[in-house]
Amino acid sequence: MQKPAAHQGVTGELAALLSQIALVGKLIAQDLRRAGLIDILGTTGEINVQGETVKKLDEIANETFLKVFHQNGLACALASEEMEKPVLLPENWPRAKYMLLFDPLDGSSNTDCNMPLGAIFSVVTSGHSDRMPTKDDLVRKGTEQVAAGYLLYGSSTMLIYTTGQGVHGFTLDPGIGEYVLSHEQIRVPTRGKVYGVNEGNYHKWSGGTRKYVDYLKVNDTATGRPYSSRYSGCLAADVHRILLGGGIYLYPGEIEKPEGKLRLLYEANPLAMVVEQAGGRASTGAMRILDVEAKQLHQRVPLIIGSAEDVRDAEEFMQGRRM
Ligand code: AFP
Repeated sequence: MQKPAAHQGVTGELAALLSQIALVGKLIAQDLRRAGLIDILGTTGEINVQGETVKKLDEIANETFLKVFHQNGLACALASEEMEKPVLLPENWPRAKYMLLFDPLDGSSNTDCNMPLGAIFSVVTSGHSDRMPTKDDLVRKGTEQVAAGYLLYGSSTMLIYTTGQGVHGFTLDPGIGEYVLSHEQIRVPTRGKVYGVNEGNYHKWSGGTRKYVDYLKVNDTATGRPYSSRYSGCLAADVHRILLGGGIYLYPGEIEKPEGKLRLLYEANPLAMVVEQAGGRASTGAMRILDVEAKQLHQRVPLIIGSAEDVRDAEEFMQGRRM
């Protein structure tokens, strides 16, 4: 893990923080491997701040992030998709200048059926050297992230991250219990042949979004259509497929819900940083994700992300510049 970090001027503290996220990945992956055997599937009976049913594994994954980062002293504030309010850690400040925002278990509807899961994270600096950060200091524009990435619990466990100088992927080798650099300097192809979207929402979308998705299905070998549809219900897994093979993922806004479903700070910003660093594009359909003004911790945003040319096509349809 030192190799790309050392190459790219990543400080020891940031490298340490990333390896602690890798540790979270090991701990959660260990639980997931035995999930059907140790009574950690199903729901807790609670509803989270997002209005969603809390799965037992959501809670376990959130607690794992909190425990690891409470003990390691590397962050002075933690914000999670699962918690209404952030956890501020004055005992770590000013020694720890980083703040961590995370979706501890992405795709949690996949828990009970042995489908892929993930975790998504974003790292920002506290921004003030003269005072402890407040809740509002966590609400930052995507361009201010110093690192971002995701853990993917699929057929292998992987950590993908960027510190703003390219994207690297590590695969957990269960034989030695260590991550090995398996994907150095990932580049997303400029165009792909795959689209991922929850098409059950088709009739809720704007005309532009519907026309774009219809366009992807037209049989036209000259432009490489029809595209194949791939959607797992786990954003990290769907974006990972596109990061490696190209294509487009959409969770668009809807007529009655223009802000869409995904969270800006825990999902859209970190994945936008990763995909842009790999040469791709991430947009709301109207503007670059990383330039969206962050106003609230749990703010939602439409997300169109993937190969640069595919995302540009989608923007043209959504903005009515193409019919
Ligand atoms: P959470 O499990 O963190 O709530 O994430 C699920 C998710 O935000 C994302 O991973 C999926 O792509 C998307 O929601 C799936 O949503 P639909 O069930 O509406 O397709």
